[in-house]
Amino acid sequence: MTTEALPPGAAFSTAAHTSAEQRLFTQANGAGLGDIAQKVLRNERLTYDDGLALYENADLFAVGALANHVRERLHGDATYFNVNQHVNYTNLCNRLCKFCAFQRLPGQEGAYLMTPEDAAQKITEQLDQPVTEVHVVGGVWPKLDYDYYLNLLRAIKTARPDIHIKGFTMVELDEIVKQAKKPIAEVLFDLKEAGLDSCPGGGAEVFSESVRQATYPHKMPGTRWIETASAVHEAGLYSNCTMLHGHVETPADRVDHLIKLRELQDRSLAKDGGHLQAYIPLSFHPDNSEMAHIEGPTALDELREIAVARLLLDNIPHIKAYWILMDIPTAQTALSFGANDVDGTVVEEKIYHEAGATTPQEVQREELVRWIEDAGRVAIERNTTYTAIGDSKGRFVDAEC
Ligand code: V47
Repeated sequence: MTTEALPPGAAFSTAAHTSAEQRLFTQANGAGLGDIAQKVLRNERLTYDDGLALYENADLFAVGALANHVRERLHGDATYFNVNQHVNYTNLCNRLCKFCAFQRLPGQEGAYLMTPEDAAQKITEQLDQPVTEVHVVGGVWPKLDYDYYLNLLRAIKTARPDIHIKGFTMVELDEIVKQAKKPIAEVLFDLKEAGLDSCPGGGAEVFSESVRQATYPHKMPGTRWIETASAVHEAGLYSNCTMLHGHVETPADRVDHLIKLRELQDRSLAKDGGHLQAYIPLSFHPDNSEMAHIEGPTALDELREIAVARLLLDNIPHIKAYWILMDIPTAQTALSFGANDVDGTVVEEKIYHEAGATTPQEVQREELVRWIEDAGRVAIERNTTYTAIGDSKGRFVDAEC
């Protein structure tokens, strides 16, 4: 699929363009992306067909150059990271997603459930580190009652009162609402009172119903993920969003998913200023899952996901190259393909390491800074809601990212 081709020697036709823009246009036009390049340079919204063309175009470097232009227009060289830790409170899960290597049923080897006190202990162990965020997610386990989730949040906040809790995917929230037996707005009010500060982007997988039926039929449909995210935003909470790519989904499924996220953010922008902060493409890791026969995406596929997302998601400020799953050299390269964030120091990642990730389970702040600087970018430490809290030397700055 290509969009309308412009003649090979065509020049970018607006009065205000620089020679760098002209060169970018020439590169993109040579790759058959002249029409899309015109829109990118004029800051116009891309269409569904443009999205398909970007997925199907042979010249990944032309696609990446366009995305890098948008990245630099929005953020210059700035690349954000945070100092965070993960707490996966349980791997018990009854959704049985075929792609997942983390889930367990009771009695299976490695099955575990943390008490709120166990989770608080994980926080206490890191008190000597400058951690600003804890990413709290787990399996969906209906035997956990409403109080469990409230007590989990309270215990974490008691252990470290100034920590930001980014917790519970839309899938977990849906289960918590069932346990609470009350409307989601009331549940979100309670969770905020107990310490919830924002929500991560997981659990969206791919919104296509046929992909869901084939790979995670027991998990909520995409329509409910979107409704739940809207309720989260209406409650004043920020969240992230994701797409699990590189398994049975098609390019059309991916474009559809990205456009649904863009529409969700359009609605949030109209109501409350836009509560989707960052998009994270999640590359499928096949090991130890029921889909282990599928190879998963290559580094080049991962770079294209970053680039297409940067170009289509014109209303979501940040695109994250999650180093844990991309590996470090690919995440560094992604910083020139549209990404402007690498996530954080992490500490004790389980979901991707159960599925074959070979990256470390944590890094030191200084290493993250060095990776970013080696990639030619400027490292800026942020808090979860993208206020800059330090530059690469750890000096305090305080500005909206
Ligand atoms: O919800 C599970 C996915 C998600 C596999 O919001 C898998 O800042 C690939 O959402 N291969 C959890 N993907 C991770 C996640 C996340 C990570 C980092 C930052 C943020 C954020 C969110 O991982 C799950 C599921 O969609 N997943 N198993 C697998 N084998």
